Amino acid sequence: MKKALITGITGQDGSYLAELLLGKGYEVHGIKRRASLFNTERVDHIYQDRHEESPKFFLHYGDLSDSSNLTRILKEVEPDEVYNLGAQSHVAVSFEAPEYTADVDAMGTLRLLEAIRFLGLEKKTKFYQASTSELYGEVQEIPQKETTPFHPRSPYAVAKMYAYWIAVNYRESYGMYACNGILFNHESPRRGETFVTRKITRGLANISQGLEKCLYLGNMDALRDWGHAKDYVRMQWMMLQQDQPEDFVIATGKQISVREFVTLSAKELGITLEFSGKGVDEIATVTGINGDNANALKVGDVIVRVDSRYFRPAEVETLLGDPTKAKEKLGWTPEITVEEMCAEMVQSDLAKAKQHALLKANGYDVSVSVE
Ligand code: NDP
Ligand code: GDR
Repeated sequence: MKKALITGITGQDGSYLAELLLGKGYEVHGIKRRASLFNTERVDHIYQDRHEESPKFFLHYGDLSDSSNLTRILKEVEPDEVYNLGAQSHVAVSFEAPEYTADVDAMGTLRLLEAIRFLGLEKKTKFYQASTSELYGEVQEIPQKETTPFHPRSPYAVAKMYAYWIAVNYRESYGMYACNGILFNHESPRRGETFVTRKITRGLANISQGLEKCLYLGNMDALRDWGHAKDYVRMQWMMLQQDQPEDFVIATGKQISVREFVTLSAKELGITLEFSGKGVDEIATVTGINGDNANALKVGDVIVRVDSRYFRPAEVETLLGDPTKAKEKLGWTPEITVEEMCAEMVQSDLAKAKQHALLKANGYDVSVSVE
């Protein structure tokens, strides 16, 4: 039985990857951070009590900022595969906490690789590094592929660039099976609530049920190549099943804007929107309501506005990936379209919003967190 260790198991990708690997018969170990509240919501459904017979799923307390902790866990588990998904993964937050982001995203990767080497596991343990399309930043070529030069535009991207190269360096220096998945944005109903897609699907669902009044966004013109996390974790596993370690771009090859994602999400709720104004003055007004999912709204309501608080000091305006290498070498193709993904996210957030609204209507004191 193969053993895998996943950092970032409590995150979006970690949870889908853990499901995938358990389904393939792996023993799965994950590192979770200590938090003042439970932070395992995304993996609670696959949690196995250690007292059950032959458990296959284990969580260890740890942190990418703590090398002694990483070394101890690696020694205990001796994994066949390590998936380094743990990170301070929010680009905008990285401008607020650049040093912490560098410590976890860049140095954390080094700590893991060095611990593998220190323990003499470098010939046994395969290593996957969660690299990112943010490396391309100020894009030098359209679409972006494995050979496109990098130009990172945030402390997050700069930290991830270190992580990318240190993984390559350990491959070249010590013959480690280490590889980078250069993943373009991927989303799901499990996406963190402050990334733009989830912020939109959750915000509009809440507005449709009268739980919020207006959604405030930043750059509506940003273009992204959005795929589904389920498709992308499949590729993370595939990358570690080759004879030779290589780096791959994972993307859909299609892009839409933030504004178009708003339109798609609204449509799934039966709401038609008209956008007017420019820059910070842009608004979206309801021009039509179909079905009974948006009873709290009426034609003429302004439900999206721009707030410059969400602009970034340096923006990545456009990203579009070319996944040809992954298709040709690994036979990987994404199965879920952005429209299907958006519909799934909206329906999931709508179900939650309806529950909230029902509780509220029955006198329960429920509040909705917003950023
Ligand atoms: P999430 O933000 O959902 O998850 C990040 C995970 O990292 C969480 O489990 C989080 O723990 C954990 N984490 C954060 N800080 C630390 C730390 N100091 N030590 C240990 N663990 C830590 O990210 P995604 O699942 O979306 O992304 C997975 C990886 O892929 C990340 O590295 C991200 O940068 C990268 N990536 C993501 C893309 C995307 O579009 N989703 C695209 C390209 C790359 P907690 O739950 O406690 O916060
Ligand atoms: P990104 O994702 O920065 O691409 O990083 P995010 O969803 O945060 O932003 C995408 C684009 O939308 C614009 N935007 C807003 N973004 C947020 N979060 N909130 C807003 O209100 C808003 N309004 C407009 C942003 O400016 C940006 O252009 C994600 C993360 O998962 C990274 O970890 C990963 O490496 C990259 O994707 C690929």
